[in-house]
Amino acid sequence: MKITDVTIRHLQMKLKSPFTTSFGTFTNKDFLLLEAKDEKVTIGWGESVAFEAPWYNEETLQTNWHMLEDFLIPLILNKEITHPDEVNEMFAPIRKNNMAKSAIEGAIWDIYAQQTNQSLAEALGGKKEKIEVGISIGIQDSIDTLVELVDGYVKDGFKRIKVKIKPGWDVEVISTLRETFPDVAIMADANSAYTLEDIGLLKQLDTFDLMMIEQPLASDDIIDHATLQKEIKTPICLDESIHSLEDTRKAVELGSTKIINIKIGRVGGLTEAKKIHDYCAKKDIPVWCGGMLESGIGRSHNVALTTLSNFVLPGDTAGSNRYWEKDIIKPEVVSTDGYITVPTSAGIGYEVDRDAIESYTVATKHYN
Ligand code: OSB
Ligand code: MG
Repeated sequence: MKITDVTIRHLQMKLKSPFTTSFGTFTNKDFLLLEAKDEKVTIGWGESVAFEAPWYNEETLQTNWHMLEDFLIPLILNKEITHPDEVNEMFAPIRKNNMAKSAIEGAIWDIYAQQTNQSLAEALGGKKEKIEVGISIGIQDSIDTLVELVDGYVKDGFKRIKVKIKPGWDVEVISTLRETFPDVAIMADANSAYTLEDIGLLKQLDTFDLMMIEQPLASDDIIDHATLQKEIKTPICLDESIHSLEDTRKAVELGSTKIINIKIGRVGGLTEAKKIHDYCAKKDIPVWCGGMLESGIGRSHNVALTTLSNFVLPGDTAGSNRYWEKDIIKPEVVSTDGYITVPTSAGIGYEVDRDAIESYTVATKHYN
């Protein structure tokens, strides 16, 4: 294939309810949506998961736009691409900026899947017909509100409950949840809110039988996490610290992590995500697919990736209606009893709702 046209759109979608992590609150989701067209006029879609501000990592919507416009799109436009794995190599001269790379690589995977008449899941080598999903719940105003929310999600059938924690919203919260829901799979995500000075507090969490604790320490650390893992029983799962297969190898060799949260955007695309998955499978490290409050486009890529065999733990890919009044794909992603049925039609497997996209678009630019 040859990509002849790319359109970047900035979309703004209002979240149904605000989402609070240890680094801030989201009420709106602003993100870039990429539409790529090849010489046979097959259209592929990709989503950048970079947020408006550099809280989660150093990338932003605007830095992604700059990287795409000035570096990444010129590297692939009108070049012969026989397999999307080649894009990873074509982008190798550009350091990091993984979310920008992933947005366009995802669109190319979508085109490739359509042209080879496979679902994106099949094109990646995934076999599952349905995937298990959990839910990620932000920091709330009170523990009572959280308990009520968890109760609802448990009744909805979600396969595990993830709660965000931060200093002051941790031991009491987790202890109450464990008491109220003795048999539910619970995990905590700190988004880097602690340091090794908090080892005593983190050890207290060991008594609540958590599935794992996600990224307790600094977002760029793999050394202190190894020290912490020696001190606590709860498995550590790295999120922010992992940007590549190499990062994964080093963290696993150091003993910094027992589980990996794979986010396609954070690692620079589906090809790298698959490499990390394959490495972890060999090392008996279970993986799961993280979420970045994606629209239906990014969500469909997450669903496809999760069909790979070592995605053995429920991910954060809940249905569209957990986030949006109206998503930008038809049908929307639906989770029933904690499962999402994987679409089987060619490409991402969902139809794109152009009217919905139009209604959320605040800026557009074409490249050819
Ligand atoms: O750390 O996994 C995270 C949302 C925004 C930024 C970082 C994270 C999250 C989530 C929500 O946990 C996952 C989702 O529901 O998409
Ligand atoms: Mg996380």
